[in-house]
Amino acid sequence: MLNRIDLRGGWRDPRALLPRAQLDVSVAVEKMRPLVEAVREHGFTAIRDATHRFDGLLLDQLRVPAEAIAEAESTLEPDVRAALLETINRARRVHADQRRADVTTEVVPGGIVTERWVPVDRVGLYVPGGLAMYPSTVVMNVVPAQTAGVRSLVVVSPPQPENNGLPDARVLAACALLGVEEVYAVGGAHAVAMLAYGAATDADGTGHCDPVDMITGPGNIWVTAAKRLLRGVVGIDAEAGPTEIAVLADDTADPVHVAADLISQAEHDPLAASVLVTPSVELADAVDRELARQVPQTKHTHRINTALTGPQSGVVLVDDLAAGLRVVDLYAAEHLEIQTRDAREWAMRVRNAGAIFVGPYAPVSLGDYCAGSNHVLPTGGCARHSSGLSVQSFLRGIHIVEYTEAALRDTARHVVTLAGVEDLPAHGQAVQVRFADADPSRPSA
Ligand code: HSO
Ligand code: ZN
Repeated sequence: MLNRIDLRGGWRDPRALLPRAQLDVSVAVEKMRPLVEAVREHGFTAIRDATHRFDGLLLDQLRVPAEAIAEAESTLEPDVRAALLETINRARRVHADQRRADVTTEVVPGGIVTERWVPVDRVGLYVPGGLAMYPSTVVMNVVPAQTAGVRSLVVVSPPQPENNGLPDARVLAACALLGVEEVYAVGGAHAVAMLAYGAATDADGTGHCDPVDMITGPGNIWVTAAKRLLRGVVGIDAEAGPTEIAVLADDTADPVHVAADLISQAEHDPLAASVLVTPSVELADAVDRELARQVPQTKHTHRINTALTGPQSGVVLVDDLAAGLRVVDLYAAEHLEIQTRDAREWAMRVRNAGAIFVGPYAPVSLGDYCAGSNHVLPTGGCARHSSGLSVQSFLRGIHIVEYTEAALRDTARHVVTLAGVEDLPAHGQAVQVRFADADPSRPSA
C-alpha cells in the first residue's frame, strides 16, 4: 500500500528520495493578493463579499455575540466538556513551566544587561473550520498566549451554515471555557487580512476589530498565503503545511499500532504525510497488511487512502536504526514516533522533529489532544530550525542596558576601535563626547 523507498546499502542524496508534499504557496499568494488588498481598502464590505463567495453566507455581523458563546458552552455535552477541561488543564500545567524569568547579567562592574520578557500585546488566533473542526486547536493556541500574559486575544473561525453562520459550536465552547470573549465568524485569507489591518465588523459600522500584533494558528493554503503576504505587517507564528507523522520502528513495534498511527494523521488531509522508517522488512510488510485491513474501516477512507498512497507518504527501508535516525533527522517530521527497543534513548538522540512520541503508549493522537504538549508544530522540514508553539512564541525579550559613567569610560576605547573598523566614526564620537577630557572642543558649562 505505501510507496517503498529502499535506502539499504546507503544512499547518496536522501533528501531527494524522501517523500514530501509539494505545496506551492506562491501561486496561492498571487491569487490572494487582491483579496488582502481589498480588505485593507474596504474593510467590512470586502470581508462580507469574500464570505459570500467562499462560504456561501451573507453576514451582516461578524462578531459572535457573547450570548452565542455562552450558549455554546452551556449546551456542551458533558463528556466533551470534561475532555476539553482536561486538555486545558494539562496544557496549562506544561505551559506554565515554560514561562521564562527575566535575567540580569552583570557584564562588567557597573555595566548590566537585563533581558525582560514582555508578552505580545494583541494576538489573533486562526481556528480552521474546513475539512474538520478544531476546538483542540483553540486550546493549543490560547493556553500559551494566556500563559505568556497576552493582554488581548481574538479568535477568528469560518462561519458554518449549519450553525446559523456562527463558527463551530465546539470551537465557541472552547473559547468560552478559556475565557476568550472576542470571536469573529470569518475564515480564509480575508480573516487573516482583517486581523492584520483591522476592520469594521458589521454593516452599520458599530463593531470594529482592532488590528493585532501577531497571528497564530494553522489554516489551509489560502490562509497560509495570506499569512505570507502579511508577515511584517504583523508577526506570524509559522506557515503550517499539511500534517506529517514519521515512525521510526524496529521489529518490536506492533504493526497494528503503527498502522493506526499512520492512518490517524492521514485522516487530516489528502496531502498529509505518513512515513515509516524501519530496518525491518517484516514490520514494513505487516504494517502494509494492517493498513489494507484498517483503512477500509475508517470513516474518511478516501482522504486517508489519498494521503497514504500519495508521493509524500511511504516506507523507508534502512540498514539499521542508526541509519533510520539519520533519515528521520533529515526528514525533520512534525511528529515523530519512536517504536523501538530502548525507545527513550533513541528519542534523546534525535536532532530534528517538532515533537517526539516515545514507545507504545504515546501515540501522536494523544499529543493532538491531551498529553499536555502543544500540537501546533513545525511542518515541511521546518523542525530543522523552528519549534512548536509555546509560551516563548508570545514573548519578546527586550534587553535593558545600564552602564555607569566609569563602566562606559572603561569600554569607550573598544567602541571607538570597532566604530573605526566599520568606518562609522560618529558611533565612537557618541561615546567620547560624554567625557569632556576626551573632547577638547566641548564647550565648558
Ligand atoms: N495533528 C494536528 C493537530 C490536531 N489533530 C488537531 C487533531 N486535532 C497537527 O498537529
Ligand atoms: Zn491530528
